[in-house]
Amino acid sequence: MRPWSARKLVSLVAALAVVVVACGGATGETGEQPTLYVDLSDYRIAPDKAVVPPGRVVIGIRNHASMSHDLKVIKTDAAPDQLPYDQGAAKVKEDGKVAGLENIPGGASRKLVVADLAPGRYVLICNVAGHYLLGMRAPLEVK
Ligand SMILES: [Cu+2]
Repeated sequence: MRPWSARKLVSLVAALAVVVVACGGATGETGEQPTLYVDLSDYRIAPDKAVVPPGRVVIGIRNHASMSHDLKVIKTDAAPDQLPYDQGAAKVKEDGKVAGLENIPGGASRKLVVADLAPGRYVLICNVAGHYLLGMRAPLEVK
């Protein structure tokens, strides 16, 4: 009898395929570790750092809520609660937006890569209608 039956080989290959898929899902597309983690909830944006160095910034976004939220990076010297606002749309006007992801589903994690983040002051917001005024804004400094 051969040490490896075809049947054993098939189940081994299947097991390896599962491991590869699991690893791909856990580390994301690039496998690059985030420089900054941002936690989203109803209705809060919580970065794990107040200051990040300029250059390539990988933001690991985790939406802990059950509803979808956005994460947008706005370059501005305005205070987080003083961004230009469109009352009719119930949204921030997004002047100075440098990066963002919309409609991150509840429970999902996403990676947002900003190729070259310039030094300065930023505000992280969710711009789903109404969410900014409910408190979804947080300052971030790049220096
Ligand atoms: Cu939101």
